Amino acid sequence: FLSQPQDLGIVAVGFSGGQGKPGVDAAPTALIESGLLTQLRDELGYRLHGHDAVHSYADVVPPPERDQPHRGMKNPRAVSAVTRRIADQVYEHAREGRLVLTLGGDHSIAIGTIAGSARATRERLGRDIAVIWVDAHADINTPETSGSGNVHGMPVSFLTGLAREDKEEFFGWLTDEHRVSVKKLVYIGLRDVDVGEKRILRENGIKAFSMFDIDKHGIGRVVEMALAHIGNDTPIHLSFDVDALDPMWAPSTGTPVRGGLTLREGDFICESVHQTGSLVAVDLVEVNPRLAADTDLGAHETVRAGCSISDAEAGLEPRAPSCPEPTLTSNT
Ligand code: B3U
Ligand code: MN
Ligand code: MN
Repeated sequence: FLSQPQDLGIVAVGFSGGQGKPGVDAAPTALIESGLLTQLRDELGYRLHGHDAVHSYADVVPPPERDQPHRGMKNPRAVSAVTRRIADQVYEHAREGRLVLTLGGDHSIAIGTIAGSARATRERLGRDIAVIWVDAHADINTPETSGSGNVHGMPVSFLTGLAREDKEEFFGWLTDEHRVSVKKLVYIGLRDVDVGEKRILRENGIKAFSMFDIDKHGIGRVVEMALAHIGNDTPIHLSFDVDALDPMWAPSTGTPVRGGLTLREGDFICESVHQTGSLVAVDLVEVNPRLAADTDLGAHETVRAGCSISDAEAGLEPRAPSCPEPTLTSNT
């Protein structure tokens, strides 16, 4: 139902308020400076839209002293206002049939990206999106189960409606058209899940492939099972947290967890999802070029890994067709 889009909508988000470590707001510039967008344009032939600005949303972010915690959430007004704006930006691109690539920023921004692509896809195709969440973490805490108060650990609970708020300034702007079903959500790469989150996953029957599953079945089989769970022909939003990768490949991220995906496994996930032809939007988040910058090529390697992931998602690697071309018997 979707032809491979030749138009790519870019949303570059310089925002870090969903967690406490500065620097993740510098990721879009670092990724762009290392040639990510020119590669997508020159080697893959995408027409780019919205690539000329990195957004800081300074006009909607309140000063810190006027953004006291609410239900334990830190910077709740800022994160709510920024994600609301991102939802509109992603919606505008997706409504035009563009593949949307959002460069974060911390993972709280997925509240906006997924809200925007869910709404646009309903409007444009009359379909519900599925979400593939690639991450070391489940990011499904409610404000009440969260130990940290960081909203980047909560986006999935707001997007699925497990967490709700009436007040507009605290994500009350989210409505059913923005939400996704827990049945259309699948995780890959988990290895650091809070006790409260494990309960949420279990009680809601959410499909999750941990590193254990990847060791057991191999990445090929895991991606196959993940796609089977979603169902053929379902529009897919891929949200990729760079901390899903092992710190060996991506050390420059706020909460690295050992025992993660190899770069090839990360690329493979993106290539496979691209190959379905059903990809509508991608997030690449939690690259923090200020962290591990002192180690041997730490930030450089992480930015390179981010570029590799984006290329894979956009279909850079040439691939042999998965089934033989039909032989043409000429009888005319
Ligand atoms: N689950 C913890 C830790 C965490 C979530 N996401 C990241 N870290 N990157 C939390 O704060 O909710
Ligand atoms: Mn995350
Ligand atoms: Mn994570």
